[in-house]
Amino acid sequence: MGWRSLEEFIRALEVRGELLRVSHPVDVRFEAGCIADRLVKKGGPAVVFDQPRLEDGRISRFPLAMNLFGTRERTNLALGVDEPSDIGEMMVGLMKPDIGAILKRPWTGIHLLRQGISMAPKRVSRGKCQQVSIDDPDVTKLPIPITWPHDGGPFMTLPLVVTADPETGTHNMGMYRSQVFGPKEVGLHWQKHKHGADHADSSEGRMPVAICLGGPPQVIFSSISPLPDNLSEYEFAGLLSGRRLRITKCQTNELWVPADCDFVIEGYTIPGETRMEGPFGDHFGHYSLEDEYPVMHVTAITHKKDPTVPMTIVGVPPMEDGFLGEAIGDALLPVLKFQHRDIVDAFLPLETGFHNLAIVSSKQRFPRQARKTALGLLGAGQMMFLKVVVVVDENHTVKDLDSLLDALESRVSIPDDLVTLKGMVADSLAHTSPWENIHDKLIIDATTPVEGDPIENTDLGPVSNSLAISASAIDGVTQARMLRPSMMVITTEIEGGPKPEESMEDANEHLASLQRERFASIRDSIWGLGASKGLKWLFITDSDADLESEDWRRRLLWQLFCRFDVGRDLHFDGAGTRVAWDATAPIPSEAGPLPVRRWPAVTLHDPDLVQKIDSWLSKRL
Ligand SMILES: Cc1cc2nc3c(=O)[nH]c(=O)nc-3n(C[C@H](O)[C@H](O)[C@H](O)COP(=O)(O)O)c2cc1C
Ligand SMILES: [Mn+2]
Repeated sequence: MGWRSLEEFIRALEVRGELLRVSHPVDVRFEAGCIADRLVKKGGPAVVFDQPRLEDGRISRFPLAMNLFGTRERTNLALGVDEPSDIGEMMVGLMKPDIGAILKRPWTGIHLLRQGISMAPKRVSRGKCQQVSIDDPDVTKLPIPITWPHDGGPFMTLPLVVTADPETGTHNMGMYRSQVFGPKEVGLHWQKHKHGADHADSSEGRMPVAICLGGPPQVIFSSISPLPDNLSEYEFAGLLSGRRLRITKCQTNELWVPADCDFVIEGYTIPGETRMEGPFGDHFGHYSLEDEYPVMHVTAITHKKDPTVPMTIVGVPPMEDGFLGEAIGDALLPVLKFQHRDIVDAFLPLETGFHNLAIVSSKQRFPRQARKTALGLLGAGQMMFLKVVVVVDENHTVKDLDSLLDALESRVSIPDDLVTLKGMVADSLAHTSPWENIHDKLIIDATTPVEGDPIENTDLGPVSNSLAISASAIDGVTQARMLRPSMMVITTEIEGGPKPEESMEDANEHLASLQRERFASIRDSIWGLGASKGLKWLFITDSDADLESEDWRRRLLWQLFCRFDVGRDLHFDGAGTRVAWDATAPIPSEAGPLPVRRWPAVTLHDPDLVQKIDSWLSKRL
């Protein structure tokens, strides 16, 4: 059976020695988030700040917990499973009851029935989340971190945002970060494609909203899971816990919220009312661009007796949300496979922020089946956000980066196997996309052609080992490294390009075109080297990736996918047999070939703060 409350989970972490309790005051402004970030990067424990210090210097009455799910093991513990795939297997079990077998041996169906029953939420009259009701509610009194230096303010980063379909009343609970604008005003960052936005778009009058904080970990997990249609987050939370989710009615509106949450912030939105939200250091390791989002007006705040406020920090991976995301991937894969029979396995690496890359192994009974698999996947729920899908052979280990490089090396013919899809749906967070919510997608077919397929993998001839050395000598190249005989990555520092620590807001056509010329000249110099005739893949990125550093692979994966746009940044040589992949940060430009919107800074802490925290942590851990 699952956790009944957040408190119970935190206590279990403490018993296991996986909790750091900090009893001295810690600033919610930068300090708490930086500690959580350093902890997750070290694979360290969860942390509870008993005395979070608010921006005005007062100590909050409520403790702040961070990094609760910051390792794979803790995420599994939160979910109460050995492997997240157990969850998906259970869901598939419910989706395909073998009626014939159940009729023969009725008792085998009993556990299905029990699981089915556990899915319906249960209404209770007074939830624990309403034990205390705050007079004159003021959100600024909660310990809500400001995680990054350029953030537009404090953000609730693990909020469970509850809305109801104005017509059917069906409830939705999604995690959409919520910016604190003032004591009674909160920004709701539900992106266009999400259920909360759907409810708001179809609502004519004031729409009730509740933001829940804390609660049993299964409820938190449910709110971020991209569930199959017709399965609600409340039902899924029940399924995860093995018991019906208790829900209770809000005090100032008609919504029903999980009764065992730590806090409920109640309120409403007014149709058409928006306010500039952000910037916010986001999942992709960059600040997400400011934009207009709805405002929630707060009408009540209630909480349980001894509540804790859980929050997270997102930014350059690996971060806590990466572990949650990986668990979601593993948990929902069985369901995806059940719905898409030609998918064998799939993996979305956390380093690429999930939505920028999927590696998918596919059945291949007939020519080009793998491409059909990729297209099907791109139409499945939030998979619509994917930017690059690499399809690989059935026996390929999707989680192994070396196997991926092997497949790109030996099973891709550049002229035949790169399929681009123009003008598709993009994640609102995709800062690289030329237009908001729209980008091109890339399917790379790295499978072995089946019999009857006319594609032959052309061998372009051997690449000399000395290529990296000659490439390093080219003007503008900082480092060069061969990843495979036909695959090289170089780093460069192009003059005038965006610096990691600063965003570039305005288009500068002159500098942008100079930058494009500099890039082209480096690329062409490399392609001009005699030894590079067989160089199928040339990856070019900024020199803030150090190709000699210990974790260069993770860093490279992040840069190659989070600074690259399919439509703008793939360049083919004259013969079409070699490709250059531009993952350098571009200068904003409207003229294009394709536009570059504002280019956001990378999420970076103040180096002095990092040093201070590292030295303190080295004594505590
Ligand atoms: C820490 C964290 C923060 C998130 N913030 C947002 C956000 O601000 N806006 C958004 O649209 N989705 C955000 N998401 C993703 C959604 O929670 C996720 O897509 C969820 O499935 C949406 O639910 P829905 O399909 O019911 O809309 C976040 C996820 C996590 C783990
Ligand atoms: Mn939903």
